Amino acid sequence: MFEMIPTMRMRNSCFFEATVAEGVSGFCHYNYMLLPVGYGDPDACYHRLMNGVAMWDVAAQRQVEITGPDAARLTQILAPRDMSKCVVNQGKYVAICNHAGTIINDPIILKLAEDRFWLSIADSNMLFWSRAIAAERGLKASITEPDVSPLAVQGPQAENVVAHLLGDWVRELKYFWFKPAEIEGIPMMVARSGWSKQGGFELYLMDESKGTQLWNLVREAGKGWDIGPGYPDACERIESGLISWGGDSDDTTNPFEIGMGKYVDLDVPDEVIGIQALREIKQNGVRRHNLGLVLDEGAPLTASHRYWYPIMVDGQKIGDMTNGVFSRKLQRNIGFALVATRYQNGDRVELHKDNQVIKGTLTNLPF
Ligand code: THG
Repeated sequence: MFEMIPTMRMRNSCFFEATVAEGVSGFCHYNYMLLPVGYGDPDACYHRLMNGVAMWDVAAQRQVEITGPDAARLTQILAPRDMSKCVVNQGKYVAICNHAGTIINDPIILKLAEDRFWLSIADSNMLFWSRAIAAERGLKASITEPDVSPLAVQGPQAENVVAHLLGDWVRELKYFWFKPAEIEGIPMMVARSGWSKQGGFELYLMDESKGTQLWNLVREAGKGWDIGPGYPDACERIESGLISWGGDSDDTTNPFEIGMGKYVDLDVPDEVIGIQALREIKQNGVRRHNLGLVLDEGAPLTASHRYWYPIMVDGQKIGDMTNGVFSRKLQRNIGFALVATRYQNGDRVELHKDNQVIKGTLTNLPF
C-alpha cells in the first residue's frame, strides 16, 4: 500500500468521500484530479451500465468558464464548429484543434447565456490555452474555473432515476441540451449526456460543499432500479466506438482521421484556430483512419494499456492498435485500429504485442 500525498496541484473531487464510502478501488488521473475507475468488481459495474443504472464521479471533466463581451467570439475562435447554431441551454461536442489541425481537446461546449460558456474538458489544459488565445487576440473575456462538478448517471434506467429525482420534464431533454435545476436547494445544471452509449444524464453540481449530499440523494432515488457506483467503462466505450482523446489520438491526430469530421464546419470564420489546416487536410485527404480490430485469439486484454501496439501486414507496419479490451458482448478481444487509409473493413492484419503475433480482422465502427 502507499499513500497519495495531497498537494495544491491536485484538486479533490467533491464526490471523493462518497466514492471512498462506496469502496472505490482504483483511480486514474485526469485534469490533475483523481477519476474513479474501479469498485472491485468490473463485471458488476459493466452489467449495471448495460442493464440498469450507474453513477459516475466525473468531476475531473473540469469546466472552463468563458464570460464577457467577447465570450462568444472567443469560443468560436477556439472551436472549428459553427457555434452560431448553438442556442442557450444547448451543448455541442467540439474537436478543439491547434494551428496544425491536431486535436488538443474534445470538450462539450455548453452555452449558458449569449455571453457565457462552459468548456467541459477532456484531459488537457484548456484554461491556459483559452487565456493565451484571448490575450493574443486582444479579446475582452474572463476565463476561470467555476465551482462545477459533473456527476454522471448512465444506463438504460438512468432516465427513470433522474425523472424520479427531478420530475418528468427531464424525459423531454434533447441530447447535449441542459437546464438549471435544484434538489433540496442544491443548485445544478442537468444535461442529457455522458460518455457511454447506454443513455443518461449529467448533473453539473454547482456547490462543491454538497457533493456527498447529492451523491446520497441520487443513490436513494435509484434504489428501485438497483443503482450503484460505476465509471467511464473502457469495455462499453470501445464496443460503442467512443474515442478517448489522448488515448486513441496522438500528437498529430486530426478530426478527420478518427471519425470526428462530422463535428467540423469548414466554413467558420478564418480566425478560427486550425481552420486553414483543417481545410487543407480535408482537401488532400487523410493518411490514416480509425477502424475496429477484432482479434482471433489471445489472452483477454485488460481495459487499458500504456502503449500503442503495431499493426502489421506482410512485415510492414500499417498502423497501431490504440486501445483494446476483451469485449464481454462479442467474447473477443477488440480494439481501435488507426491504420493507413488503404486498409479497410474485412482486411486481415497482425497485431504485434509483447512478443506475440495475434491475427485479426479490421471492421467498421461501431462493432
Ligand atoms: N461529459 C462531459 N464532459 C466531458 C465528457 C463527457 N468532457 C471530456 C470528454 N467527455 C469529452 N469527450 C466526449 C466524447 C464523446 C461524447 C461526449 C464527450 C459523446 N459522443 C456521442 C457520440 O460520439 O456518439 C454523441 C456526439 C454527437 O452526436 O454530437 O457523447 O462525457 N460533461
